[in-house]
Amino acid sequence: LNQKGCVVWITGLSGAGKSTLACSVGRELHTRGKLSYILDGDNLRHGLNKDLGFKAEDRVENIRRVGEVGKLFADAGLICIASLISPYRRDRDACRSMLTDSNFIEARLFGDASYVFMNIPLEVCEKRDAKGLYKLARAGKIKGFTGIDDPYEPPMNCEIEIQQKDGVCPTPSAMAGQVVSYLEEKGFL
Ligand code: GGZ
Repeated sequence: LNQKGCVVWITGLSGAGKSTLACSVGRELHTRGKLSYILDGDNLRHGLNKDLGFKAEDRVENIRRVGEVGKLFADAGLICIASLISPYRRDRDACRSMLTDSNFIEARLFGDASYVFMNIPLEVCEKRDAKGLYKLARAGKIKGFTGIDDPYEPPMNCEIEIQQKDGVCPTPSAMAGQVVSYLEEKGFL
């Protein structure tokens, strides 16, 4: 396997399109014959992280575990795509140093310095409300929902920022293109 591993960490609000982007990047990498693996917060909460809820300490542990697993995948030479709300800056930074401080220098998160920040406004995510969670959160039926009554701390200087242009969100393949170009530029593809 001639592939340098890394972790692409996608952060943003619920409904921003993190999982959609992750799938789109995964498909593009597959067509290029590159091994990748998606670690999706929502999916992992059914298995590896099923013991965790959404209290601050649980989110911290959720992100720590995914960071550790991402590191293993990257060490194995895969491009690992992690898509989690990961609302707290400190936890994202901890994941980054987990990788950069390791011996596996190739296995680097794109920092904070190095996140893909899905910068989609709360209003847009809330309007989509694909799972009706925002509605429940507004009604007080879900407590501690990110963006409503739990904080989201945006990255200070992420490598990749996905945002709306003239009020229009980019298509999944345009978003994936942004990530793939970055991977090419950094020698991962
Ligand atoms: C945020 C919540 C909550 C609360 C349930 N806050 O958009 P979704 O529905 O499909 O994905 C969200 C998912 C968030 O899991 P993560 O592991 O990415 O979160 S974190 O990184 O903060 O640990 C959302 C759903 O779970 N969900 N309750 N209170 N999102």
